Amino acid sequence: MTTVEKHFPSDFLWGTATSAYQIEGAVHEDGRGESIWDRFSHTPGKTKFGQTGDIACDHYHRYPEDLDLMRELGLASYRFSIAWPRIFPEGKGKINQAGLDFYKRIIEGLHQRQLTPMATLYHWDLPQALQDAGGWMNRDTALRFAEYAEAMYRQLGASVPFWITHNEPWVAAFVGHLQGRHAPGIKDLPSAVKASHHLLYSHGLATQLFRDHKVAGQIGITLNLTPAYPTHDTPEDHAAAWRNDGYGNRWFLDPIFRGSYPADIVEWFAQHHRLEMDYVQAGDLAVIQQPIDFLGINYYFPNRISAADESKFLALTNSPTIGETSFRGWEVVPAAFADLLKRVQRDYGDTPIYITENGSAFADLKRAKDGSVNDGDRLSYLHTHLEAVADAIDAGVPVKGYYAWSMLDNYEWAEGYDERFGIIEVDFATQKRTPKRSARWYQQIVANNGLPSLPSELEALAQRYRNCPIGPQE
Ligand code: JJW
Repeated sequence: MTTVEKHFPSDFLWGTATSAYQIEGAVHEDGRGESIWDRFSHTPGKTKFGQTGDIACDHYHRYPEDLDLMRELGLASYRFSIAWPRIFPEGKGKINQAGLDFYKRIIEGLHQRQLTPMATLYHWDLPQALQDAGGWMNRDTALRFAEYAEAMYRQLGASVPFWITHNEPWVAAFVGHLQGRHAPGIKDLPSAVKASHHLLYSHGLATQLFRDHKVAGQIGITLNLTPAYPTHDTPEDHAAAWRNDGYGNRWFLDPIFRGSYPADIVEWFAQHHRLEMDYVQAGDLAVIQQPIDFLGINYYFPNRISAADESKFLALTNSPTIGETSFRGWEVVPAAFADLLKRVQRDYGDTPIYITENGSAFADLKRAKDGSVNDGDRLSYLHTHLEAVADAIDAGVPVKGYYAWSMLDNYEWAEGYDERFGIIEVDFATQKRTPKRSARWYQQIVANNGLPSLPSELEALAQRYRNCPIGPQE
């Protein structure tokens, strides 16, 4: 008998998450068009070892096995994304039926296995044809997105209860158009800010259409939220942390929940970067502020911010750390996750929250006798972050579900296949799937609808995770 230490609400939704380009492969099959990630990943020097999503996990062909694995783990839901260029190879026009049929098979397969689908409409794979017309820097792309969303509601609305318009628009806008580390690989602040506005505007348009058509399910947006803590307890570091929060978090939360861009960041962009948002038209913010049924939150790590580093803000990929770190140097701080969830409710209200991604990459060197990956670090990350979710729920935050990122080891964008986020191992030479120890642990959590006590040999590591402070250091 396992002792369960923390229970979750009885209707809590447990799942895993993936995205199309990271797992599907089959990039030339059934009429799929080119996406900006095909173009970017095939451009020399853009991704680690020049790796691409051409084959990835071959999920396009192996999906029955993958859905069976989810069933075996006892999961209740699956978050996947629809590849826009499979539906509209040129971004608009006539539906490519063969591409649509793939998602119909996925959804049908989920229902057969009693799994609830959660579909993301845009997980970064813009049709290249639309990029050629300016991509997200062109307002017209928002209108094309709305048409694509409307087509998906019409085709799939009856069988998909949860819809997400965008995944991590901060990453799409700023990593894609300012840092240039993601497709389309542009490095220009005004372009990034413009892209962020059109992404948000397209979210609003797609949400309006969802209401207009009285689609049966729920719709929301997924933001990557990165809490920002001052390094030192000085007014300068507090101000810098607040600005970092404005750039990463409030830039999206404020328009969605309050109908305005944060004035301090508008001013900061304008003063320091000669930016004029003259493309924001009357009525745009009202469109963006459509009520949503839920907010999706992706949480991985916090930022530690000092005023001295402020010139590096815009390029920031990793901030200094105090505690344990994962594969890419991201600090493991479950207390920051609980703090974030409470803050979102405090500042933005009682909209239901789904954790649409949370997880960690580790080197996965240790193996058990049966050959499965003995990932005590990932297991402890998942466990202590679920403790944080339970803590937030106890404090009254309406968290309704949790999706581990990721179901499978997959193509981690510019980082390629080295960075393994899966709870299921993928051997990319053979495409063999093997649940890691963390997957078996997650299976137990789901079966219990609660957290059993950790294996004693992981207590010390988990305790270091739990003890990592969030406040400023002296
Ligand atoms: C950098 C934060 C903002 C992917 C980052 C924040 C800087 C002011 C993993 N999520 O592969 C990277 N991932 O496709 C989507 N999520 O900088 C899915 N978020 O401060 C996964 C977040 C991320 C990041 C990376």
